[in-house]
This record gives sequence, C-alpha cells and structure tokens, in this order.
Amino acid sequence: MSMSGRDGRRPGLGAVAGLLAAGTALGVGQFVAGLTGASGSPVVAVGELQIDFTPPWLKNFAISTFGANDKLALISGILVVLAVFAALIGVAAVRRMAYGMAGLAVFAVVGLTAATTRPDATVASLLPTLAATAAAVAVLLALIPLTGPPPRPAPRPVSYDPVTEPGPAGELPGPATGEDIAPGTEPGRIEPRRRSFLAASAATAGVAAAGGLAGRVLAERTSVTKAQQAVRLPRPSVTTQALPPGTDLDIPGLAPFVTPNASFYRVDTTLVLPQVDPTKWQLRIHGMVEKEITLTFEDLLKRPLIEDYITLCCVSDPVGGPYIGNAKWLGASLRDLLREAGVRAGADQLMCTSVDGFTSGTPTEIVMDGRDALLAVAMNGTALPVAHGFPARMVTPGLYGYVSATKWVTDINVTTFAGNYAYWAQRGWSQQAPIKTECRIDVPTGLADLKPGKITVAGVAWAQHKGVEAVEVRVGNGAWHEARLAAVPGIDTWRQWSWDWNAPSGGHVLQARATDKTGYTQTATLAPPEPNGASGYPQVSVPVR
Ligand SMILES: Nc1nc2c(c(=O)[nH]1)N[C@H]1C(S)=C(S)[C@@H](COP(=O)(O)O)O[C@H]1N2
Ligand SMILES: [Mo]
Repeated sequence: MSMSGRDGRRPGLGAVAGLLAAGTALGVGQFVAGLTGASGSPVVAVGELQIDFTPPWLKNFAISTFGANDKLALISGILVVLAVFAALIGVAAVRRMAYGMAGLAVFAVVGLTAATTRPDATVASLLPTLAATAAAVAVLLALIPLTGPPPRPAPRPVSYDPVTEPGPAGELPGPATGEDIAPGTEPGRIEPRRRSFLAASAATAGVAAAGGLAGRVLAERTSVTKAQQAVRLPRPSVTTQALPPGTDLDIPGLAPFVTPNASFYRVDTTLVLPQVDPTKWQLRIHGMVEKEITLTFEDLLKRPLIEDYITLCCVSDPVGGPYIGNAKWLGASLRDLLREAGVRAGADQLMCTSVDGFTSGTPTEIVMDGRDALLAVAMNGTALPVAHGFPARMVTPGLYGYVSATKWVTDINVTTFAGNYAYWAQRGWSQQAPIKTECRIDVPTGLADLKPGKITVAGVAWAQHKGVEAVEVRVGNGAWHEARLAAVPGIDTWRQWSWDWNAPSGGHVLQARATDKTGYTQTATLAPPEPNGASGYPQVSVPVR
C-alpha cells in the first residue's frame, strides 16, 4: 500500500513526525522540569489536574480496577491520548503546516493551564511546557518538509540548450545526481528524502530520550531520600503501647500485625512524590487560635514524642479490600500543640494542608479527646518514607485517612466545618468520616485447593479507637461461630482472628462479621465506599473436594 497521497504527500510520515515531535516535547519537558522542579512537567501537571477533576465514581473505579497501579494507568492513558493527537497533528501538518502549529498550540494551552493551576505552581512551572512546545515546533518544522514530494526526476535528453533556453514546463533542473530518482523507478532503493527523514527522525528520537534521561537525573538531585535516611530519631518519651506477645497468630496468608513500610498501601493524589527538605519544612498552626505557632522539623523532634500502633484505613477500601495497614508511629501530640496555640470556641475543624495542596478536614474534638492524634515523624522505626509523608504527617486513630492523615503537612488552619470543605469533601465525600467496624477474610482464598477436614479461616478485624470485641464466622446461612482473637496493644489497631472449620466437601460460602467494644456489630448492608466507607460482610467462596 502506498503511503503517498494524490499529491505525493505522505500522511504516514506526517504521523511519524507528529509522534516524534510529541516524544521530543516530553523529553525536553522532562529535562526542563528536572531543572525547575518536577511539578511543572507537562504530563505530570496534566495528570494531577486530571486527578483533581476525576469524579469520585471514576476515582473509585480506578482504584478498584487498577489498584496500586492507578497512577501508572493514568499516565499510560494520558500518553496514549497524547500519541493519538500527536499523530493527527503530524498528518494535519503535512496538509498545511499552520494546521499542525494550531494543534501544538492547543497542547501548549492544556499543558500551561494544568501547570499553572497546580497548588504549588510558580512562574517556573510554565517553563517545561513552553520548552516542550518550542521543541515540538522545531521538530515539525524540520521533519514535515521531508515528508513532501521528492524533486521530480532530472530532465532526460537535453533537447535544448540549457544555457539559452528555459527548461521544459519551466521546471528547475534538479542536480543530476543518480540518487534523484522518483520512488518506484528503482525498487529496493530508499529515496534520499526518505533517507533524510529517517536520519532526522533518529536524531529527534535521540534528543527526546536524552532529554528525558537527563531530566530524571536532574530530578533526583532534589530528592530528599538522603535527608530522610539521615534523620536521627529521638527516643520516645511515651511508649504508650508496648507490643504484647501473641499479636500474630502466624497463619500463612494472614496479614501480619505490623505492615512493613514497603508493603504499606499508598493512596494520594500526587504523581510525583513531594520532596520536602526537612531543614526547610515548617508547620504553621493558625486561624481560630489565641496564638499562631510555627514549628520547624528540629522543633518537632525536640517535643515529647509518643509511640503508638495505629491502623490506617482508606475510605476507598472495598469490603475485603487491601487499603488498610498497621504501623508503629512516632510523633508529637497534636492535642498538646493545639493547646499551646489555644483553640477558640466554635472551631470544630482543622483544615490541614499538604505541600502539594491536598487538604483534609479533621474534627477538632476528636484530636482533643485524648486519643493519640499525632504529628508523626516515623513509621515502624524509620523516619517517614517519602511516599508516606516525609518529613511529617498526621495520623488520627479512628478516622479514614482522607479526613485525618495529611501527608507532607505544612499548614493547619483552625476553622469550622460550615462553609469549609477539604479536598474530598469538595468532591462529594462526607466531611465526617469515622472508620466503620469491619473485618476481612484473608485465608482461605477462593483459589486454595482445599480438602475436607480441618481448615483454618483467618483474617483481620478493625474498629479503630473502639476496639474489636468479637469476630464471628459462618458457613452459608448456618450459625455464627465465635473466632479466636489475637492479642492487641490497644484499641487503635486491627486485630487478627481465626476459626477452625471442620469442612465437609462441597462448595461453601464463608462470611465474617466483627463486633466492637461499644457493642455494635458490623452491618450486613452493602454500601459502596462513597460517600463515607464501604460496609457489608466480607465473603469468600471455597470449593472443598
Ligand atoms: N498530601 C496528601 N495526604 C494524604 C492524601 C493525599 O492525597 N495527599 N491521601 C489521604 C488518604 S485518602 C489516605 S487513605 C492516607 C493514606 O496514607 P498512606 O498513603 O501513607 O497509606 O493518606 C491521606 N493523606
Ligand atoms: Mo483514603
């Protein structure tokens, strides 16, 4: 199939040129973003903007469909859309360069809008997109002419005097090198235009890749991993909850009582992790207070630090889902800080803002009621991992993360719930979000090869800051059987449970339900995560044979 149009133009090559222009734009954009700070990178900015505008149902779909890969899926999606449009722009530019330029202008506007509307945007955030656009313009200007029709074949017999007569049909005689032969006249030979197109394309791809790589290296320059590793953690002054023996039932497949940092779930709206230099970090507490407080990281480490096991849970966790984890946190009492600031009457909400603009609205009353609401600096014995909020984050037992666990927190505005909506509350989720009493069945999974006889059914249950009192299991619609409970250090963590089942052969459905220490038993009523957390009995279908 010929790629040439009627007029000898080649839309196929145009598409290639468009893709190369986009690739170069990305590489150059990444490079400049590396110089100016990663948040201005056009793809990242567009991605983050997209996250902010994602309706809750779609966010939920993304989390449940792609799980921890939702960010990768988003970036891939943006890249695919970008590639399709880039190819179309290239094809359009072959028809007329102005069309291609107009297409690039649309891209530039999208990129610039995204970059400037990020909460951490500065004038420098414009630079990656501007440079990327300039690169794309240059690539189109260089490559598109090479997709055009080749020079006509050199005039054949010289039937006129080239010195005194004009050429036939006023044509300019091309240089009569043997290479200037129209396509198809000599099969197997690459016409020179094609050859220069290929060469220019290869060079362009090289620039794109080099720019991208250099951008990554530059971005790592500003990484705070070294600073994170260098933090020397003070000893806790309150070791409220030493871990009692027997918190782990040691059942294969059952979530361990303490979730290692590396496998701890991560949920946030950022695509590039905020790199917060601890020597520059500050937390400002202001608003409805008697006295504003500004705290440095050094100040924070000098405060009495509390160590506690607290189970964090995401409101997006579906019944039986993975967005829950338990860690040993170390942090300063948020209540003590607020007492020093002096909270004014009526200030029922703490609007907590992260460096990346995310906000959570935490009830003042909960933070002040004596539970270990922490301004945390460490997780499982190490300084906070960057992905989990280095250098400081909030952890509040009993509340879903989106209203209580701001990572990279730098600002606490003491305010009211009335008229002030935090990030997810603006998107339709509840302002009040206590964690629901729930449980999960970890083993057996529906995939296990089970024989009749003794089968251990086990999982975790949680009712943060209430405490788990009981877990029951049933087979089909049979009677509820009380499970054995593991030890726990307090009421703020999840609790392992197990039940030995004498299983007959056949297909069975297992269900479980938890009861907390207030006497409340988790509801069988199915609810989706939005607007304030999923509910229903977890269940697993197991074939026994
Ligand atoms: N800055 C910031 N903090 C954030 C979020 C976020 O998107 N940005 N997400 C919150 C949500 S929804 C949850 S469930 C917890 C998850 O904390 P983790 O990623 O450390 O597990 O962080 C909370 N803190
Ligand atoms: Mo969450």
